[in-house]
Amino acid sequence: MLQKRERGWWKKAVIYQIYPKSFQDTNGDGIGDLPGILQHLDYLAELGIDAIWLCPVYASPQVDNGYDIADYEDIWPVLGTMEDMENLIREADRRGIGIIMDLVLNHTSNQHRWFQAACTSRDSPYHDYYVWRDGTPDTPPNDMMACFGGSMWTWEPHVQQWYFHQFAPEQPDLNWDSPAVRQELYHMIRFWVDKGVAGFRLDVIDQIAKDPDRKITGNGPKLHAYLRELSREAFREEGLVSVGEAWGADPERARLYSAPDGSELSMVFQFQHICLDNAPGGEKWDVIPLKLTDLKRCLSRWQTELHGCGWNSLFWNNHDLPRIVSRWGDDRRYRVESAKMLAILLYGLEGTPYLYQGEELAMTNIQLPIDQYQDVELLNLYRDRIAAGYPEEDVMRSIWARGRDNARTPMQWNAGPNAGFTEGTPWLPVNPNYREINAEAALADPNSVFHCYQKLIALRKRYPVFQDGTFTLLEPDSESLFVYTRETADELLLVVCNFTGNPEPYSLPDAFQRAELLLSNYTTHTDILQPYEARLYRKEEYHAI
Ligand code: TEU
Ligand code: CA
Repeated sequence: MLQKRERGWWKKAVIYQIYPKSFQDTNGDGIGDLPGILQHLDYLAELGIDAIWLCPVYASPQVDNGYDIADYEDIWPVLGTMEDMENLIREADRRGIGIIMDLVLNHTSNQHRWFQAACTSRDSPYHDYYVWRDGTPDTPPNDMMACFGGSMWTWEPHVQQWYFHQFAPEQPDLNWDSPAVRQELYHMIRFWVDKGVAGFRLDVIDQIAKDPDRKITGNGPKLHAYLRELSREAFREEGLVSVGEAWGADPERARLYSAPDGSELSMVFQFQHICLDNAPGGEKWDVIPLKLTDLKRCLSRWQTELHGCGWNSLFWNNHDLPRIVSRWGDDRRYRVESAKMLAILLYGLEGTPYLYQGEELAMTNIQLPIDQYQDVELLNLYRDRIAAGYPEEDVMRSIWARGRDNARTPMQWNAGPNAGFTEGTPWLPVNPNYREINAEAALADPNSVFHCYQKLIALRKRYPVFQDGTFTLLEPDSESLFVYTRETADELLLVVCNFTGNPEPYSLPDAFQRAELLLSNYTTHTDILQPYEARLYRKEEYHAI
């Protein structure tokens, strides 16, 4: 019998994200698989995480590594079988770890039987499952451009119509205005609830209420009505966690998404913080330096505006983002110190932390020649920007800084061949720094980034102030220090981070002179913070009886 989870369990939890293709291969085909995840459940239990967000494992032609689903209720055979999936749910549960499935409800694969049927005739009952517009093959309905490049419209000759796709042409958008589509999706979600999963991550969920005629993709007019229906019909059990990917979220919208009454979702992934080093008006490929006061202002707003009336997710990494130690830390001279600082900074905040595979090892970005990359998004960018005349070295610099394959290089388990990821040829090259950066070395080193995360996860479970404390930003104008407190009636936390590679003067506030130092990435502490030095203090508030 799988464990029953209470509503709100996720507020004390840390959720680990697995990209299955890159986690562990067990049959030598160079691609990670479900038995490979099973092999490392004890490693994850030792880290102390509470649930695994599993990127899509469903039947898929893999145009977008599984975010193009051909059958929501079948497993991509290269990853394993439905029995493997049921076994993973059971074995994870035995270790107190829930499985969170990744649901792609905005679109399917063009190989899905619904789309195949929809293309046979305009009279097919499945035709309305997708978004079609009449026209002629030479003129798309409008000039909307897809996230992976090219028009958001593709001509389908069998029915002489254009269909809408916000991503690749192989990912036709579902028509959420169709009640039949919504009921099919709710029924599918219940299939996974009945399998005993702990919840769901909802891919681009703020894009489902699209209105192409008004060129609306995100935050469409019916979005929250659809989310309330989804919650009522599919997320009936209070213990189910739901986290929506919402690139267009701001704190006001997030209060709706994560309303404490459970009317929509548990929380969302918002991306305002992680876009602060994108050039204004540019794309993510146009990198500018991060301004720390921008980050402090952004995270402070999210902390204060959701406190008591919503719930934050907390992350630096995922399978679409470059590795944070390379992005905002120093992955050469201060890799361990800066990775720990970023961890301490994030884990002192209010919300549910998401730990992306390899982040606990401070795995880094990689620089490959263009012909070794796999990701459809970056390959299309390369094609489009070279065609537009960008110098190749500029395009490669963008890809090395922001390409999604930075996060998808195989997990580095040990210093053996292919970092212990596969006995075959890895589908994407292993980062050559695996000899120094790997789980085996981290487990053996009490001062590793792994053990820093392990301690943070344990501290968040032990002290209520991590869950409930009110956030206050200190040193707001500093471009070097990120300092904040969390406070309840009984406890006070102080998080002090030197966000730079330079020594920075800092004197503890009087209130913390006798506080307990819970955790730091250095062993000696003075009034000068060392490069990337971070400290986590806690003080109990004594009340006069
Ligand atoms: O990502 C949504 C999305 O917009 C990002 O991929 C964005 O395009 C960019 O990559 C951010 O750096 C979700 C999934 O997380 C992603 O892996 C899928 O490719 C995409 O939706 C389509 O399902
Ligand atoms: Ca395999």
